[in-house]
Amino acid sequence: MRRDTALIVVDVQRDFCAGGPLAVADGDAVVPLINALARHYATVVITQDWHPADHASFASQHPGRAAFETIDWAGATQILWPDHCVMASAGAALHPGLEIPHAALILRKGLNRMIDSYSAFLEADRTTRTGLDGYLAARGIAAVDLCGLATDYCVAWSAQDARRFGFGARVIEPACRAIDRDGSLAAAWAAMTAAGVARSGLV
Ligand code: VGL
Ligand code: ZN
Repeated sequence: MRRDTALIVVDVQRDFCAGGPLAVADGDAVVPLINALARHYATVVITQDWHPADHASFASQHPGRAAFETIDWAGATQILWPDHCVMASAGAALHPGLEIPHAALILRKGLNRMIDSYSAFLEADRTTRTGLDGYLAARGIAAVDLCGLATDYCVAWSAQDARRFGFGARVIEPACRAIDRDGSLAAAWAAMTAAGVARSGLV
């Protein structure tokens, strides 16, 4: 049982799995791997992407724009996504196959319509904190292992921010799947490696 390392299970939600509006290829495949992995960690945090129906990252909020186009948003490039993970909707629910009864914290992110939040630690304005760093520190956690969806967005941003807050960070690659559009997966790995994020097989 790992006690000083927490497992962060990122966004394993219906909308990112088969049939969902932002389905990640083979996304469902991570579920049994994560269920098995989670048994080795005393501290498990599950994250849930959780947006208001009019979230400004949704292409539907930008007349004339299509999903996966990019816009300039508050000085940063923002991808416009299909509507996904609308708070309390069926699609925002955790994958029904996820079995982690001992997960103590379910952390929701992306609630503010004007800020996207890929990371479990810091929203995309790079200023607003979710409080996860304090939660982990208070429990004596020194490092995090990450798994879930999607490798190149919410997993990658969470892993880099874990480093920013002084935690060790390791991405369990077989228990992740990526969106991987326009080279996003390679770019994410380059950024993660530069930030000191380790890349691991199943542990
Ligand atoms: C995610 C795009 C938009 C993710 C969330 O979980 O990786 N990607 N919202
Ligand atoms: Zn989202």
